[in-house]
Amino acid sequence: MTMKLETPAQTDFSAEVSEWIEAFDDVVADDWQHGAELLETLRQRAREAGVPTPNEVTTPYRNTIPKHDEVPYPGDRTLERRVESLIRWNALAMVHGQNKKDAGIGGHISTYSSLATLLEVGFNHFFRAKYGEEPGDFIYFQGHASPGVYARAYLEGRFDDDRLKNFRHELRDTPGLSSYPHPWLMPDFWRFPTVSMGIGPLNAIYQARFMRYLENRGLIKATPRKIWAFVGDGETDEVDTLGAISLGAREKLDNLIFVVNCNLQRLDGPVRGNKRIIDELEGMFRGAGWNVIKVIWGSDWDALFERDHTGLLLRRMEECVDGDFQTFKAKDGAYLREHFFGKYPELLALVSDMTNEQLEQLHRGGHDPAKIYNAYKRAIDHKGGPTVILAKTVKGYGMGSSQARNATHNEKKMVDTELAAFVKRFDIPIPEDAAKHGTPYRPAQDAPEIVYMQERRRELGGYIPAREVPKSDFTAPALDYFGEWTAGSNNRAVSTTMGFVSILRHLLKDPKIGKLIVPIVPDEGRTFGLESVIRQVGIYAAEGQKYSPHDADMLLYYREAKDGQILEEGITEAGSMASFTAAGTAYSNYKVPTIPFYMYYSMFGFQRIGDMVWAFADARGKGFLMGGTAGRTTMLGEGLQHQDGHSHILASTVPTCATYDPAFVYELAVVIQDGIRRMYEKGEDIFYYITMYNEDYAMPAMPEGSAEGILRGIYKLKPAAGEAVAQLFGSGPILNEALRAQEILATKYGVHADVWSVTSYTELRRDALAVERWNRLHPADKERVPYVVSALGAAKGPIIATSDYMKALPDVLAPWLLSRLVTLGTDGFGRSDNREHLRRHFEVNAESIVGATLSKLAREGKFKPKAAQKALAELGVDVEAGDPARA
Ligand SMILES: Cc1ncc(C[n+]2csc(CCOP(=O)(O)OP(=O)(O)O)c2C)c(N)n1
Ligand SMILES: [Mg+2]
Repeated sequence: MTMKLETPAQTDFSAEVSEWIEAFDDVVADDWQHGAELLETLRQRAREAGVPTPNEVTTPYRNTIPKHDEVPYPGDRTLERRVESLIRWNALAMVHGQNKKDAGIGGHISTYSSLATLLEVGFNHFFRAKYGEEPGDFIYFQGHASPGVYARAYLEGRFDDDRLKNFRHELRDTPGLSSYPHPWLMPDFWRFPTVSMGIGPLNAIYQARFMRYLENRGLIKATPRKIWAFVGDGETDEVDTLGAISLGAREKLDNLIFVVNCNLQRLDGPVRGNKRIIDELEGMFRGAGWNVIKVIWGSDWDALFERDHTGLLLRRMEECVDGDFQTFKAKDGAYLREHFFGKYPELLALVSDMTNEQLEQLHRGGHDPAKIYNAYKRAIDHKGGPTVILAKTVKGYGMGSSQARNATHNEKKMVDTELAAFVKRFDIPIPEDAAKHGTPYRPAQDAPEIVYMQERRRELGGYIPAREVPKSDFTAPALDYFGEWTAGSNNRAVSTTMGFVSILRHLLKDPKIGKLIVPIVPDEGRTFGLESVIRQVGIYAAEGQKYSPHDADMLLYYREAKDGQILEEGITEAGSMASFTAAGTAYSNYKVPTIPFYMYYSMFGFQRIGDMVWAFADARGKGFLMGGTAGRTTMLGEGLQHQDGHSHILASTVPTCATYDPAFVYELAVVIQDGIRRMYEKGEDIFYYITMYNEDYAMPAMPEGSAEGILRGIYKLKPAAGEAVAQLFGSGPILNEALRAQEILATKYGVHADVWSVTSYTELRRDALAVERWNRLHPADKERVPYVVSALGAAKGPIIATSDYMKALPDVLAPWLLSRLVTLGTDGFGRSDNREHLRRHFEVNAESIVGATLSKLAREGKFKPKAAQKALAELGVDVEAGDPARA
């Protein structure tokens, strides 16, 4: 039951309209939802009658929740204000103190100063740390607001002074707090890396969807858990932020709440100086089907609205653009009176009894706990879809002369007088001198405000943020579990992709770990031959399959199911990576060790969504990235934009990413087996990037004793028939070219060479670097030997290393192989053609390997130079062809 509106917004209605309005008011006063239904029915009726109905994408520039619909604030406003002031001070002190001590160390205060109340209402009343034994709400914090989150944890007694004082000084005896949310650096605290703009909101959407997936598949209990994402208004310019919002509505994610901190500013200046960002976002979210709640004005404006019978107040607001609103907050009350209210005599009269100070104090909605509380409450009660709260705030709120200034984002230091003023304004009991130095202040744990905040958190199940990793009793399948794949293909020509799909099917059927496997694919399932998997485990569809698929009578029909296991994401590598992130961190977030396998075009992996992969690593994500149709010459036909010759190089930049380029299915099986063991049984915080190819050839059986070499990066696959004078390295399908070269060298030129399979240049390099470092730091000890050097042992002669990747990949071993190393690779843009032509063009075919071997031997005086030159001609190598690296 809500109150009946007292005054119609406009008074000049005709008698007929007034009657309608009155009838409507009666309905709304009884039940506002009934009012909404009535309106919807009326619209429907109008459409039937051919009457055009207005499309309401944006609503008037005022709060969505009218005052008469608000519930009273349940908290102790005085104590909460006190807590918030203390947090504000400590956040400021932390950043300011560090910069005073260590100029240039940086940090941000103006973001938090705008966000403080939005967070505090959440911390005091909404953010649950637990639902019984189940994990609580997940909060994606605006990365730049981390000082405020730390300052609260400090008041809660979770950090001591030293850690706070060492903010941004992580390499000290007492390591300080990390600049932003980094689970890698603070694994007990942060869960979600958010500071690269756009990644947080995108991941939050897919997190909410993954939570439903786990529920619908019976892997976790359904709880009222919410995913809250705090997003900057400037951050919404990132395509990642808004690019997936339609998924939220489509999947009815009422477990998802976005709070956009509309402080109207970003780093350089206004987000939309000439427009209103709130209107723009309202239209986008509403259009995408979200529940939109605007929190624009604070309670102190309500009285003005009530007294304004002209409608001019709203009109004046709608005349202003964000640039104006920013200026009003950067200037003082007199300015507001003259330039905002002053435009209309009626408005000037409206505020004639208010002082300039009072005008200056008129709050925006995002600084008013009562307005925020009501918005949050509506959001958590909302059913059937996600909610976005557009909260209007002031950047640099309370920061004296830097408030709402364009440069406020980069404000690290306030001048001494401002610090003293801040302490005075917020009543922080520290001496002026301590204030100037940014001294933190924490009342005793029995101070009423601390008791209150602790009590609130106890009530809500504990502290947030916090990250936990439960003890695991996971047992990985042993290698013989993969016997079918280590045995070889019995001369049948298959690809490593096909091999992978059959391994995946086997894993999915496993009674113990099958349910934990999460296959993810961005509309490339057929490319990878996943049809049988689709039939086997189904595609996840929150609402099941409401239609009868046209291929229902076929064995491998397109099966969607509520408990489907495959995440078929459609054409979104970013969305798929977000799903991979949710699944790859579920071992901690949901205490369910799901094992994601994300299969995609390798070209559209690291180079397209590399920043998300970096965040995944930061989040200690686990799982398998499966780069399909890999290799610049193995993936034929598709040409320049598809042919990947560098993803392994990009993958090597991520410290926790183990990368492999297997040639044979048994190598793949060994890597996957060990990967599951290391990540889920041993608990290592690593993940895998494995390339798979679409070239068919017979898969040999796994050679005895090769497992260690496969995992460490190299093993001898096929020794020379005679005494070897050269060594051929090959990876992926190019290994077959090395084998063919071995044959040609022996039969045509009497040159014997060993062939090695290099499964990972990156792993070999990491090992060699670690060994070298140890040697450097222990000059008095016996030198250790890198694995690649000991694996090669006494193998003689030049090393011709060939891969379907850029030469830079094998070159990473140059420091240890020195002048022996000759690399052949696929530098340059791809082309459309068949493999034969592509490999000839890029000089990675067997003939080029033979030529390179003879050429190198000739330079070393071990083969006649003229004979080498002749051989090149015989082999069909065009020695005057343009360099493919520049073609
Ligand atoms: C991908 C990315 N680009 C640029 C930045 C640098 N950056 C940090 S904060 C910021 C402005 C943020 O503005 P907004 O999202 O409005 O947040 P506010 O601080 O105003 O709350 C920028 C550009 C970043 N962190 N991530
Ligand atoms: Mg902003």
